[in-house]
Amino acid sequence: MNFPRIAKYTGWHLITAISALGLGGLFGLFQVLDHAGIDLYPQLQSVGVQSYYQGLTLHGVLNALVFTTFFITGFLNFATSHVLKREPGVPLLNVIGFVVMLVGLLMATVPLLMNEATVLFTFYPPLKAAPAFYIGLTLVVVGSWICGAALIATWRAWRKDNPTTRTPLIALGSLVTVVLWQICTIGLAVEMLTMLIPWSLGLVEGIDPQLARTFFWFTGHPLVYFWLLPAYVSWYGMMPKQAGGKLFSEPLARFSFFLFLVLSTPLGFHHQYVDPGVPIGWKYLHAILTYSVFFPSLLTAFNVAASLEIGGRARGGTGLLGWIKKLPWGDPSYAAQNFAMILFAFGGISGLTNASYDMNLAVHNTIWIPGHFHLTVGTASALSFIGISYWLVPMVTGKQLFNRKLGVAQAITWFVGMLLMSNALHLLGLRFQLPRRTALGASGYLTPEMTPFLIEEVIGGIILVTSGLLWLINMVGTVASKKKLETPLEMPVAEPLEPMLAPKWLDSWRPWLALTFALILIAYGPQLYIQISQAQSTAVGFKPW
Ligand code: HAS
Ligand code: CU
Repeated sequence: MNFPRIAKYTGWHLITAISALGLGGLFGLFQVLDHAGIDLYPQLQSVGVQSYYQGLTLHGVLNALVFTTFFITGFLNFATSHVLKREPGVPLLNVIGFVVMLVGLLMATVPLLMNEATVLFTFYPPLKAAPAFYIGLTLVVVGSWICGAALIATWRAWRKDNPTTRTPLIALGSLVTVVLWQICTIGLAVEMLTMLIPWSLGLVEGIDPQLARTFFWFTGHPLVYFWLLPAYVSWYGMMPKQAGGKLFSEPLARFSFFLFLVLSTPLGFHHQYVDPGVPIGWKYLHAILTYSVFFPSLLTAFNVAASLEIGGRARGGTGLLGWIKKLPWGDPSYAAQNFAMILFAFGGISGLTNASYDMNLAVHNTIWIPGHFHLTVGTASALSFIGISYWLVPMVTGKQLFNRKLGVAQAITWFVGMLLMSNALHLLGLRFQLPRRTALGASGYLTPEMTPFLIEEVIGGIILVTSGLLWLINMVGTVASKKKLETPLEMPVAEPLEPMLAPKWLDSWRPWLALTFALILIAYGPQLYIQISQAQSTAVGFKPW
């Protein structure tokens, strides 16, 4: 079924997201080259990029914040409309949401390009950026709230017409993602409005870095599930269909999504294990909660693997592992997402290492952490979104995918490149304590024992950038192509293995929302109270690069 209005809106989001990843990914190349001792930044100054750190900020902001947020808001609204079989409930919200996000993006981009916002993607004070950067990012978040409200409006309009039907899983997963986002971004909003923006405007002289970090990670940790859950929407709701199978357990999938709603926010202190201003007991509580949020991902691993196995067997696969060969590896959308899953299993393992207080002390602030997040946001999310784009862009444009084989080659090269690069990053961090966020080559950090790992990193990085280019060629080729789709595409929607009705409590919001707020209050309330009442806004701003 065709819904032209939501297709148009999604197209706007996709164009912005694809451009952001295209440009942001390119800076990754300069980073790995610096790690190999090849410093291209003196040359890059002629095109306006002043330092490694400006390049790193562009890389982090464009990839991790802009690409993801634009893709996710577009994709989830599209998926919800299609699974509920209706156009947006209040179309004006979709339009305003996108425009506010775009205005914010443009506002933030100007200081980024002028080296007035070289503060990395976590923008920790006392690093200080121009006000337009903070205001722009705030607008991106406000726009994403409006896009979230648009999605909720579509669901409410459907609910009015279908008061007793269970919300389809794809819509439920999308709703959980946007509701989680509306709740958790309160931390960032407070940090921006009461601290960073007045400070950068010169209305107040100093800032309290500890309190700012606490507000930041209130949003910063759940942000990673805002990136992950749209991939889960596809892994649960779409991939079993693409594999020719059925979803093994639909109620379990719903349960996982609701567990993410409850458990994603109250554990941000696992990013602050080394912060002196957070007492140890609170770090301990957040560590335990971090182990809890591991659980819904484990449920996902078993549920999704079982669903894919059903597909592989339906396609004639036999034996213990023979079904894996029969999966549709020649379909670029499927292959990319299956590769993303496999690497995410390793990302989960390094996440567990980070979460352990003692082991975190060995890896925190080392290049191990970029190793971890390139497997998670850089693969589980990004490669899944790329996989989704292989059917979503044709569906939105009404054009055939430019080249399927190129898509498969892209998925394989991303997998191989990321495997090499992230393996090297993990080992360099663990063995040599190599710091992260550092122009390693230019600052003289590198020693001969590191060479084999650095070579592995650079080879991986170059393969990865090549893979990104292959994807860009396919996207631009599809949009520019004249080959219209012969038959209209349908969004893949997986059916449950057993069409049993999920219990009512897996489609009711009140108990889950109550639990969510209660847990946030317990895990953050007392610390926020103490940190706010003891705040010392004395740090002046720095602009080192
Ligand atoms: Fe993390 C730091 C702990 C998941 C992203 N993380 C980061 C940072 C980022 C990030 C960006 O506790 C750095 C932030 C910064 O700049 O400082 N992380 C975890 C834990 C998990 C986890 C416990 N992280 C993610 C996800 C991310 C992400 C998801 C983005 C999308 N992380 C940490 C900690 C830190 C941290 C500490 C702070 C470190 C420090 O010191 O600074 C867990 O949620 C992971 C659970 C994952 C699993 C894997 C499930 C596997 C699945 C696939 C199965 C495969 C199949 C294949 C089915 C349990 C679902 C089948 C195969 C066939 C062939 C059929
Ligand atoms: Cu985290």
